[in-house]
Amino acid sequence: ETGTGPEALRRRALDALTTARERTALLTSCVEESELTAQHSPLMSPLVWDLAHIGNQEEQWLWRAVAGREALRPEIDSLYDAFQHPRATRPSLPLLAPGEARAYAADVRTRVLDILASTPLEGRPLLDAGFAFGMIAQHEQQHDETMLITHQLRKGPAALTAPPPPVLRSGPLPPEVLVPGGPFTMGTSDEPWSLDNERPAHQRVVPAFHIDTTPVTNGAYLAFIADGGYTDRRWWRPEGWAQIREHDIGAPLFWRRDGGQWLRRRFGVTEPVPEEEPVLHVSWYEADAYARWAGRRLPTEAEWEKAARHDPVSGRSRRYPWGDADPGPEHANLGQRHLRPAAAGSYPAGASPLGVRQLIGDVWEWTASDFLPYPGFTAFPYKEYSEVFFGPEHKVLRGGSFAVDPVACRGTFRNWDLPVRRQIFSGFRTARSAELD
Ligand code: AVJ
Ligand code: FE
Repeated sequence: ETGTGPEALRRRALDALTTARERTALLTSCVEESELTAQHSPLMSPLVWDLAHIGNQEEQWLWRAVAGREALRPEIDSLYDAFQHPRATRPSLPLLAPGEARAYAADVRTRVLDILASTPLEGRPLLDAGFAFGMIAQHEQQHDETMLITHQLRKGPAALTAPPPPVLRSGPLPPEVLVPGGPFTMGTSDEPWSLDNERPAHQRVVPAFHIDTTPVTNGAYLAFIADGGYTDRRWWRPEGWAQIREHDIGAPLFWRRDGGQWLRRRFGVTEPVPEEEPVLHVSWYEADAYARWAGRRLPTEAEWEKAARHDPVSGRSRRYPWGDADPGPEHANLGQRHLRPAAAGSYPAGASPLGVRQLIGDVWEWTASDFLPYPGFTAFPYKEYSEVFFGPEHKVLRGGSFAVDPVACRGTFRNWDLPVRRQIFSGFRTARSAELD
């Protein structure tokens, strides 16, 4: 939707909140109630925790902080504080039962829609352009992605289905694209719903580099496996080598070898590994080792963003690889419309001006970079969103996956995780510096 007037902003906020809640409802209604309270993996919360946490964050930010109202259920705040209870311990907390959690989230939402209708969307930083409403819609969508990861880890037959991504391909593609050296604008100071870690806009000088036209495919990754990539210490960071040896890892998560064939489990369905698809469920260490084996490296976060946003004609950084328009189904595989990435080379309409494909959607892309603040960063509206995670222990992922809603995806959007993580919807592409030519 277009327009920046108060009614257009209200409509956009309402639409973002409604879209998020429909997805939350789907993810929490497609399994038996007993599965909502079960621990599907010690890596994840029970689904019912995410459900009530979504409502609790909405209550804290929109009912209390924006509207200045009293806490509805102060006694439950600590249960749903992510910093007080590690995920593995959440199943044993006295959580709201599924019906109570649903009713709580719905009650908060009813109140919040009244606030949205009656509050001016300006005059306070939290309200400007409807920021707090956009932040809460993004928060719910992020937990919806988390719940989708829980669904992927869950055992048993499929609970979710979706059509495969469309075949949108054109001609053969060059394997890599040269991005010329020079400065570009990284981050944003004017994207209304951008989160604190994306801010502020600043200049970065990025020397010329080559970057893969598409994410690395399963087929290419199979060659790394077949070449003994997991048993050759040369390719691995010491911590990555320790992880694969300790846990006997020899392939991406959810892969299994059956005779001569590699199979993988996707949302309750086992299938042969599709060679054309971007590789998924690899750790940063696996991505880093593959790149070294290939004689390449992971792109830095600045390289990734320059490839995604820099328009070499105007010199301007744009919102997305294809320009400033919000993502449509022709641009990128986003929003859980499909339950898998599209074949590498898909989405020609989403290509960057230099021809880099699938930077947005399909798979989160590991970058070489640590999660660090931009120069001039200020935590807003709370330190626990980004600031407490800055440092060398978290690596940055970019671009979003098929499980990310457009509201939580931009050329500037930054995700981060530990380098050992593999249950997330993570893939990668590789790069090389141009001065080595
Ligand atoms: C930005 C995806 C790393 O899920 O831990 C959700 C998002 N922050 N609730 C996460 C988030 C608070 C966050 N990530
Ligand atoms: Fe959260």
